[in-house]
Amino acid sequence: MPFRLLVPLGLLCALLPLHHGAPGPDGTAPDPAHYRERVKAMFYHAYDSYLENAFPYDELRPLTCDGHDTWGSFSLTLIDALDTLLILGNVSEFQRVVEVLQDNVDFDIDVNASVFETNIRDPNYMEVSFIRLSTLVVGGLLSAHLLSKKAGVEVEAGWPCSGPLLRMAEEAARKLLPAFQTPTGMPYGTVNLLHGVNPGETPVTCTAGIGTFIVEFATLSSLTGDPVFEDVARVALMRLWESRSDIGLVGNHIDVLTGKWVAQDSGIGAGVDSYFEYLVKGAILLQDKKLMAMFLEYNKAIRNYTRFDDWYLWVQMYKGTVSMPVFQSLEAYWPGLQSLIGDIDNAMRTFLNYYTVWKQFGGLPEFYNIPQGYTVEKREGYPLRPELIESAMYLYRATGDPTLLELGRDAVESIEKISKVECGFATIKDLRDHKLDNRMESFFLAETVKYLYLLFDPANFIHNNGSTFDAVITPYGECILGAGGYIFNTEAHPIDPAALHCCRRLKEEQWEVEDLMREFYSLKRNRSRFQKKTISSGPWQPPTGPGTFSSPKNQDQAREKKPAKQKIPLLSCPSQPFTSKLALLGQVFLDSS
Ligand code: DMJ
Repeated sequence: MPFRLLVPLGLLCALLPLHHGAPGPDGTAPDPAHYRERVKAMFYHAYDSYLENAFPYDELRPLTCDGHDTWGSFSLTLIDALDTLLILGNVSEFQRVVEVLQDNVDFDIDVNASVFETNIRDPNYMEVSFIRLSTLVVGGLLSAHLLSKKAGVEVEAGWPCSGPLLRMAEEAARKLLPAFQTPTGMPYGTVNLLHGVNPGETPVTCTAGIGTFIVEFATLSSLTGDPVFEDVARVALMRLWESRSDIGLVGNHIDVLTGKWVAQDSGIGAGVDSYFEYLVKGAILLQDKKLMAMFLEYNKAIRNYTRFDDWYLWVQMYKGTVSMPVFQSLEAYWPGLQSLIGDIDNAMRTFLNYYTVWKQFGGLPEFYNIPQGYTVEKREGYPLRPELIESAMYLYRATGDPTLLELGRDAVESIEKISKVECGFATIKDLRDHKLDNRMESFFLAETVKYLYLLFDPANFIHNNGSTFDAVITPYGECILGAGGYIFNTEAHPIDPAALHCCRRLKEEQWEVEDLMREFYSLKRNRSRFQKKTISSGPWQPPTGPGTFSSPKNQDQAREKKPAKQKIPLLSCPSQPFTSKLALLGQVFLDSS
């Protein structure tokens, strides 16, 4: 039955207090210049407070004006906010922060990325899986590395195929590799940065925790020349693809040791979301038709089984029967993703559905029961997530429809009104009474503010359509960078696809030269060995010096080593009672909840 008949949404909206954003100065469309300044002011209100009250902790606690570590201590908010600084035009602060990070961030710490105890215990926060170390820290560092020249940072010879931030990103990513050593190739959801996978670690990982690596890992492989990152990400993607049901859907959580689905609810939101996002973005970034074909197949099944009146519900992955008629705030990325594949009409219709929810509450509640037209118990909060604004940004680029600016205006007005406090912006604990929580998640500065600014700033360098570019002379040749087409990772860190091409090409050319030389020297060596009947001492080293490829030594080792399989014993796994209706990012909603 169409939800239009079930939900008198219009009536509901009339009865409930609607939030109306302030009109633009002319009374009609919001004025982009005005809102750009407002968004900038929001950013600095929160950023300055983080530096003053919370740094070097991971996150700001806006109600108590202090900081707390949510991960270990990576000064997470600083890494996450770095490229927003450049998008806002603040090159000097970008340069300063790059230095701070180089001097202060250490990944050799005994911390489980990212079983953040408080997150797990507190039902208002979902468990953050270790994909966020990849998308946030690795993605943030990669993006900052690629943008550093534009930000006036003095880059080393060899950039963008080498550089300190790239090395940091690589170091962090290597810490994640042990998690992929499973019989299926699908990673565990948690890894200890010092010791690898903990014995007794649960083998149950959410779908997004398996399928959200290709953007960062393929970028790393292309820039460093070490294929191991892209390889593990691709294997994990393939295993998920092979695990889809007969009707073409994936579930929410899977056992990475057995490949069995343990939470079989299928939808586009929490626990699954960025898997679909990365199929599309990976396809575009790598010009990979196979990834796009996978997404398009999923897209068909998602439309067939989960879409009702341009809403997306949760269904049982094998039968297609509706299990939860709920819209989650995290799902609001979907219209943006649809716009990336050119499906603007569907994207707009779904966006408008979601926008009605925003108008109803002045924010998006974590869960919204579609037939009832209201929030779901214990899921009434709005932690200042970016997803709906992200979709508005993409759709505005595609359509220029002023409705999208109106959402931007409503977001600025609403966030300032209900979430702004003296020391930053606080998570809305409950959209019904605007109670606040003492947390400002790092994605507020990394994503929410960034997408808002980009929505109102059509001339931003990020929106470059190829009309300008930077020609970069590297020791290995010329590269054209910054021509646009940036791919945002799931934490809104932009990646310049041209850099991947640049380094891949250069490295491939270099490898060919090295291979030829290797062959030449080994022929020579064999000949002399044959002639002199002596045994050569030590392995051949490629020559270094001007005119040759002076890559970091792991470059060459990586090609020689070719992912030396680490021997990690198969871990015993506690069985988890999944008598659940739905498991989201590790948090299980029981039938009774
Ligand atoms: C972000 O951390 C990432 O975008 C993630 O993939 C899901 N959404 C959160 C913010 O809401």
